[in-house]
Amino acid sequence: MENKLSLYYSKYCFFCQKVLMFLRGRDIDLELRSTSDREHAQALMAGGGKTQVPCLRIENEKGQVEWMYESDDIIRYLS
Ligand SMILES: N[C@@H](CCC(=O)N[C@@H](CS)C(=O)NCC(=O)O)C(=O)O
Repeated sequence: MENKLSLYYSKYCFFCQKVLMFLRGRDIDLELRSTSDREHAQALMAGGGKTQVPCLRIENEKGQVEWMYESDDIIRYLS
C-alpha cells in the first residue's frame, strides 16, 4: 500500500503556489487541505506543531505520520 498524502496549504502563500504549480499536470494521489478551513488549520497545528504552510502530511501503511514543512523538500519528495 502506498503512503497517504495530504497537502496543507493557503491560497495566499507563494510557497504553496510553488508546490501547487508542481502538482499541476502530474498524476499524484494527494488530498488538498486548505488552512482557511479551521478544522485543517487545527489539525496542522496539533499534528505538525506549527501553522506554517505548505506542509505535506505523509502517513505510511503502519499509520505512522510525518509532517514535512519545506516547499523544496515537499517537491523533492514528490518528484
Ligand atoms: N521556507 C518555507 C517558507 C514557508 C512560509 O514562509 N510560509 C508562510 C506563508 S507564505 C507561513 O506559513 N507563515 C505562517 C507561519 O509560519 O505560521 C517553505 O519554503 O515552505
